[in-house]
Amino acid sequence: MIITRRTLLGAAAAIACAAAIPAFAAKPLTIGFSQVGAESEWRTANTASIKDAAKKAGVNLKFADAQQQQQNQVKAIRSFIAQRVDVIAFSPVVETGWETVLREAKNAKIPVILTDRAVKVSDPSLYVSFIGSDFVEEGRRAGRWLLDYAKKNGDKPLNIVELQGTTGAAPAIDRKNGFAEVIAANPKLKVIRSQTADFTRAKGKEVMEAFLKSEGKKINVLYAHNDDMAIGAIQAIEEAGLKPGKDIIIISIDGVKGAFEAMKAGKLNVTVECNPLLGPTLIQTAQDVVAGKPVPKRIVVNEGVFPAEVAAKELPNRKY
Ligand code: GZL
Repeated sequence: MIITRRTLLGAAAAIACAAAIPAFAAKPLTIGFSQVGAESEWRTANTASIKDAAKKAGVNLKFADAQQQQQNQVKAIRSFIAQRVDVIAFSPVVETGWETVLREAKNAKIPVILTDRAVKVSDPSLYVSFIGSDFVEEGRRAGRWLLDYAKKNGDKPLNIVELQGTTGAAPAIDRKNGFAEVIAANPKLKVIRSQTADFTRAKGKEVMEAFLKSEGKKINVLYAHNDDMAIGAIQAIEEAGLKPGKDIIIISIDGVKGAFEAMKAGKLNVTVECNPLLGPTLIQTAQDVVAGKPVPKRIVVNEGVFPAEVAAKELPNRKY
């Protein structure tokens, strides 16, 4: 092979160019995350899990707290689109009203991942994956515990009051339906009052006070869609001179530390776990999406049921 002057010059130029290009470090992934708010112990643990997982993975996380207002989430998603983030993720405060803004994200070619709660949209391609619990099953588990309790306690009629989560939120709709579906098997179990307390302790106390005022000693059972409302209701029950966990049986959902402490104190009878530690799965899914790997449309987290009998032993193992 004859090496001409021209060839040498060409090779020298190529080497010079290559040396001049700095080795670009891979640009860190940027995720825009819109969180529901900070309304409960569950939410606090969920936020911590997402921030911790992003930090560990070197992800640039843009985090927005919507204070439980849908318009704030829509605003945050629009701002993430304008900032051209790599992935948008959010926990939708309610199920409906997302078509327009999710279409804007799709038109901007920014993938969207749902965490925790689901959306109702006509076009499922508006999001790539939904990572979260099966809330209907959580409601069924609460109902099955009560069926079993009724059987073991003389199968007498039980009047139930229900503290619902945020109106229109997937966990509130699904936990109500799952519970009702299961307790229908025992006609002696009757929901006599059901009202939203927005997943917060303060509203849980307020609505339980109203239930106690109108129904008084007729109430045998409280079913709360989350532990925070149950803990608020426990205060109302005690202030009414009744014994929570004994005069009124209390069933709730989430499995936060506060619930285990209430069970240990004999004030709560069972909590159905709803795992908030979604951070690592979210980050991994976002990385896979950006890398062009296929991701499951639905990722369900595993969860258990914790009756008061196991609370003291289980409490030290709780991660949230
Ligand atoms: C459930 C989550 C709910 C929790 C509440 O996945 O959306 O919202 O049960 C929280 O504690 O407020």
